[in-house]
Amino acid sequence: MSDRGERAAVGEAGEQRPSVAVIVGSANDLKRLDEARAVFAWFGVIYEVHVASAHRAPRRVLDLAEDAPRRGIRVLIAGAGKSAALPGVLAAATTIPVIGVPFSSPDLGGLDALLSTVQMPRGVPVATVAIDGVANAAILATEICALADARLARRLGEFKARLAEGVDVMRLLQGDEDPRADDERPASAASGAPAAREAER
Ligand code: AIR
Repeated sequence: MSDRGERAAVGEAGEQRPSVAVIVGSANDLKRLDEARAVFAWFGVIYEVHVASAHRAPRRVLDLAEDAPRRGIRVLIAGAGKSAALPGVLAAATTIPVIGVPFSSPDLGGLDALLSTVQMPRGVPVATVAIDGVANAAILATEICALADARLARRLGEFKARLAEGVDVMRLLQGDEDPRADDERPASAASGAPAAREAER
C-alpha cells in the first residue's frame, strides 16, 4: 500500500519527486505518523508513505529498499512495533541511510521494538530514534536531505534558532502563531487551540 495522495500534498510547488520514503509495518501504524507529517510540512520536504511488513510481505520490503535510490529517495524512515525487523531488512537491501522508529505496543511498551531496531549487527547500521520518535526521525531525515539542499539547510537554521528562543517544538511545527511554551505565554493565549497553517512551499 502506498499513500500517493500524501506524496502529492506536501512539498515545494512544482516538484513532485519525494526525497524521503516512510515505511511502516502495518496499516495500524499510519496513525502514529502525524508528527512526522507536521515536520515535513514545515520544512517543505516531499515524502511518500508505504505499508510493508518485513514478516508478512518480505519481498515487497526488499523491492522498496532496492528501488529507492533509482527513484531519487535519499533516506528511508522505517517504523515498526513488536519484533521490528523492518528497519534492519531495509538497511540490508539498500545503501541509502535508514532511520528506525521503534513503535510502542501495550504488552512490552516498545522495548521489544527498540531492541530489535537498535541492536543491529556490525556492518548494517540503522539510525534509531526514541520509541515513537517520529518527529525526530523526520527532522533527522530532513538534515540528511539538507546536506545537498541549501534551502533546506537555511530552514533548519531557522528551526534551530526558534528552538533556542524556547518555543514549543510541536506548536511551532503545527503552525501556531505564538509557539511559546504554556508557562511563557499570557494566560489567554495559553488556552487557545493552535491555528492551522499551510506548510511553506
Ligand atoms: N509488525 C508487522 N509486521 C511485522 C511487525 N513487527 C508490527 C507492526 C505493528 C505491530 O507489528 O509495525 O506495530 C502490530 O501489527 P498489526 O498489523 O498486527 O496491528
